[in-house]
Amino acid sequence: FFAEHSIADLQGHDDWWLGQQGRLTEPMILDEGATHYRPISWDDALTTIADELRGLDDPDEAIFYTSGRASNESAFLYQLLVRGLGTNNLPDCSNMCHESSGSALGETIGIGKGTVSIEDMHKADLLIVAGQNPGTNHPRMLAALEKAKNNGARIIAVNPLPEAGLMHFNDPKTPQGVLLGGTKLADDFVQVRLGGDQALFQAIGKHLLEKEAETPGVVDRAFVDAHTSGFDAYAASVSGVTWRELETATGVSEGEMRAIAEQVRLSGSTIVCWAMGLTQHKHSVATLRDVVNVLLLQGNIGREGAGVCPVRGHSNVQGDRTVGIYEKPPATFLDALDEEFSFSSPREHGFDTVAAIAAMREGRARVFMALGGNFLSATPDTAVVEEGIRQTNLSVQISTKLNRSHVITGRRAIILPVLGRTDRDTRGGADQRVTVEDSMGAVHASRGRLDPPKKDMLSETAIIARLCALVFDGRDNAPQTDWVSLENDYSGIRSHISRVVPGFEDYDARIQKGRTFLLPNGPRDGREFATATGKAMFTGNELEYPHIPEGRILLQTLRSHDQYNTTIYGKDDRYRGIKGGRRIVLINAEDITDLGFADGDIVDLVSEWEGRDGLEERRADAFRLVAYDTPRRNAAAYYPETNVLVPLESIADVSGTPTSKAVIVRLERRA
Ligand SMILES: Nc1nc2c(c(=O)[nH]1)N[C@H]1C(S)=C(S)[C@@H](COP(=O)(O)OP(=O)(O)OC[C@H]3O[C@@H](n4cnc5c(=O)[nH]c(N)nc54)[C@H](O)[C@@H]3O)O[C@H]1N2
Ligand SMILES: Nc1nc2c(c(=O)[nH]1)N[C@H]1C(S)=C(S)[C@@H](COP(=O)(O)OP(=O)(O)OC[C@H]3O[C@@H](n4cnc5c(=O)[nH]c(N)nc54)[C@H](O)[C@@H]3O)O[C@H]1N2
Ligand SMILES: [Mo]
Repeated sequence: FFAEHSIADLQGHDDWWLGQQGRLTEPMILDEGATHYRPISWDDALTTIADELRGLDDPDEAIFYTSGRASNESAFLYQLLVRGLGTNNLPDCSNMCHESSGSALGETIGIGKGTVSIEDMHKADLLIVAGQNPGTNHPRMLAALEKAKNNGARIIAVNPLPEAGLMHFNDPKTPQGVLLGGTKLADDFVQVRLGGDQALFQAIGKHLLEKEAETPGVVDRAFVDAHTSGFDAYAASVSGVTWRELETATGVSEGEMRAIAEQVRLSGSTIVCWAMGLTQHKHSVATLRDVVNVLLLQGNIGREGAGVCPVRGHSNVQGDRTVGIYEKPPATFLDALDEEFSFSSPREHGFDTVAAIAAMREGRARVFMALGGNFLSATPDTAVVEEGIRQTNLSVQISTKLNRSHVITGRRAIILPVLGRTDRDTRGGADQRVTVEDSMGAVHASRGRLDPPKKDMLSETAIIARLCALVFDGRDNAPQTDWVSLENDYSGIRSHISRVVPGFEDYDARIQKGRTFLLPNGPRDGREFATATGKAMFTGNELEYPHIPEGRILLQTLRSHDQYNTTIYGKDDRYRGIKGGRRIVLINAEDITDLGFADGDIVDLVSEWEGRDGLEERRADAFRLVAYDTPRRNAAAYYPETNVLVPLESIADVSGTPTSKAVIVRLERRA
C-alpha cells in the first residue's frame, strides 16, 4: 500500500478515504526527502525514536500528545517516559474536550470529575441535559434517561438545536421501544442561543434566590452553612444582573426561564449533564461555575439522585488523566512518582494542545509523538498545525488506522501500528488485560478476544515499555524499574500505579474476574471538598455571552451521526435529516434571506478574528446552506471540515480549550 501511494498522493485524500484503508500492521518510516513510507523493523524504528529523543538539547523540545483511548497501563508508562525524559509536555484531547469541566469542578468542588453514578441518574427528579446530543454521541445514556423517566423524572433539554435523538427516543432493544414506538424524552426544550447557558443558569439561581426571599426553604441552608463558602458573593452577583440582559444573552423570555427555574425549585434532586456545547466557549469555565452554583443552592451534590455529570467522550479520557496524562501535574502526583521510580521528575508545567501548536509554529519543537488520535484534524486552525508539524525533525504516530496526521509530517516520520483494545494481546505466555475508568469513576478490566490483524503486532503498552528501556539506558536521573518484565506482564504496571495514584490500592486484585471498583470521590462519597476553602465554593461570575457583529453569524462546529470525531463513516446525519454531504451549514431561514441568499446556495465560510496584528481571516470553501431550526444568527457545521476556521488564539479563559462552539463567520457567495 505504501509503495503504491506516495505521500503527495495520500495528502490528496480526505480523512474519510484514509480511514477506509484498513488497519496499520507494520512499522513504517518516511526518510528525510523521501516520497514514500518504507517498512522498518521494530528495533530500528524504536532505536531511531530513542536516538532522536536522547539527542535533544532540551527535553522541552519534544511534545507528546495522547488521545483518550489509551489504557491506564499504557498511559501511565507513557507519562513516565515523558517525565523520565524531563518534560511535562503532555497535551491531550481533553484540552479540546472537557478541560473546562475539569477546571471549573476542580476549583469549586475539589475534584475535576462528575459526582453521579448511573443509579443516581435513575433516581433523579430532574435532569437537565445541556449542550449535549446524546442520541448520536452517547446512545447508551438514553437508556438511563428513559429509566429515569419511567421512575417519574423530568428532563429538560437545553440546546440551540432541537436534537431529535433527545426529543424522541426509540430504543429497539426494549419492549417499550418496540411496542410504543418510542418515548418523548425531553419534557421541555429550552432553545438557548449559542453561549447563552451561563445566563440561563444565572437566571435559575436568581429566581431561586428571589423565591427564597419570599418564602425561606428553597435554599438548603443546612448544606450551604456546613459545606459551602462564598454564598453572599454569589447572591450579590446574580441579583445584580437584569432579566433584560439574561433574555438578550439566552434569547429566551423571562417567563420561560422562570418556568424552568420553578421546575428546579420543585425538584428534590437535580442532575445537570453536559458535553461540548458547554465546554467549548470562551466563557465555559464561568458557565460551569454557574452550573455548580445552582446545584449548591439546593444541596444537590453528594446525595442520591443529584450532582454534576460531565458526559465524556473517549473511552478512557478520564482514566488517562487520573494516571498522569496532564501538562499541569499536581506536586503530590510527581512526588509519589519520584519516590516510586527513584528519579526526580520535572516540575515546570508543560504545553497543552494550543501551546504545543504555538511552540511548533515557532520552530521550538523538534519531536512530535502521538499516542493515538488525529492531532492534525482534531486541533483548531488546521493550516497553522500543518505548518508547525512540518517544522519538526521527527513526527511519530502510534495508531490503529491511517489518518491525516500520518501524511502531514515532520522532516522524518514514523508510524508504529498497534493492537486495538478488542485485539487479543498475548505477552509472556498469557493474554494481557488492560483497565479503563468510565465517566462515573469506575475502573474495570478488559481483554481483547479477536485475532490480531497480523502476527507479532505490539500493544501500546509493549511499545512504550520498549521505548522506555531504550531512552533510559545509561541515562542519568532516569526512572528505575524492570522494563522487560513490565512489557511482559501488565500487572507489574498496575502494581506501580497502586503505589503512585491514590485510590488504586490492591489494584490488580480488585479488577480480577470482571470486578469493577469505584475510585474515591470526596463530594460524592462524603460531601468533602478539597478546594482552596475546604468547602464547596459558590463563585460570583460576571455574565458573558457572545457578541455577534453586524452581518455576521456565530458558527458552532459539531458532530454528525456518521462520524467518530475525525473518523468519518458516511455522509449522512440521520437525526437531523441530512443526506449525502458534510459541507453544509445549518442556519436559520430568516438569516439566509436577510443575508441575501437562498436555501441550498453554496457559500464560502470566512471566519473573522481580531488578532494581535489586526483582523485575521480564515476560509473554508463551498458549503451548502440548509434552512434549519436554530436561533437567529446561530449556525452549525461539521467538525473537522470547519477546523480551519477556528483561530488558534481563540480559547476559553482558564482552561485554554479552543472555542469550537463559537466562531464568528461571514458568508461569501462563491465566485
Ligand atoms: N457517534 C459519535 N459519538 C461520539 C463522538 C463522535 O464523534 N461520534 N465523539 C465523542 C467525544 S470525544 C465527545 S467529547 C462527545 C461529544 O458529544 P457532544 O457534546 O454531544 O458533541 P457535539 O456534536 O460537539 O455536540 C454538541 C451539542 O451541543 C449543542 N451546543 C452547541 N453549542 C451550544 C451552546 O452554546 N449551548 C448549548 N446549550 N448547547 C450547545 C449542539 O447543538 C449539540 O447538540 O461524544 C463522544 N461520542
Ligand atoms: N472544531 C472542533 N474540533 C474539535 C472538537 C469539536 O467539537 N469541534 N471536538 C474535540 C474533542 S471533544 C476531541 S475529544 C478531539 C478528538 O481528538 P483525537 O482523539 O485526536 O481524534 P480522534 O478522531 O478520536 O482520533 C482517531 C484516531 O485515533 C487512532 N486510534 C483509534 N483507536 C486507537 C487505539 O486504540 N489506539 C491507538 N494508539 N490509536 C487509535 C486512529 O488512528 C484514528 O484515526 O477533537 C476535538 N476537536
Ligand atoms: Mo471529546
